Amino acid sequence: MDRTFIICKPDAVERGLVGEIISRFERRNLSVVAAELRTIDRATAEQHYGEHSDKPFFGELVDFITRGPAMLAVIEGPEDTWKVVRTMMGATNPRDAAPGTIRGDLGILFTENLIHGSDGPEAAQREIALFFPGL
Ligand code: IDP
Ligand code: MG
Repeated sequence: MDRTFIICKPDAVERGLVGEIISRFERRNLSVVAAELRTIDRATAEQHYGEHSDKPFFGELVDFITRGPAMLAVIEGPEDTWKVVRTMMGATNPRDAAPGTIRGDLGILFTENLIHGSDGPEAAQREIALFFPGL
């Protein structure tokens, strides 16, 4: 089996959309193999989003992702789980995200786009190790 990492971001928790998001993965026949409601600390957020550290939105992104509890989860499927999850998430900017996707059905703001998903197998491995070191 193949695993990837997701974050239902603080906007999803605040809006009560965690169940909706997780149930989409469950209906797709993917499994939740670990999950924790956690307020991400600043150092971990900066490490997680390190590739964006020189972008103009980095400060806003770290403020947002650390502002309250997020639902962190490891999702398992048969193969290419990261890719299936990314397809279900939709485009980064919810305004461009297709209907039927999480961001396209539930989001409208750019930074507050409800969900993070690893963007490849190496990222999945790195992010699972960062957020669930015991797994
Ligand atoms: P992804 O989440 O679809 O992989 P990334 O490009 O990795 O998108 O960006 C990480 C996160 O940073 C996005 O999910 C979004 O919350 C935020 N973000 C990305 N680009 C912008 C932008 O141009 N303005 C504001 N926020 C952005
Ligand atoms: Mg990304």
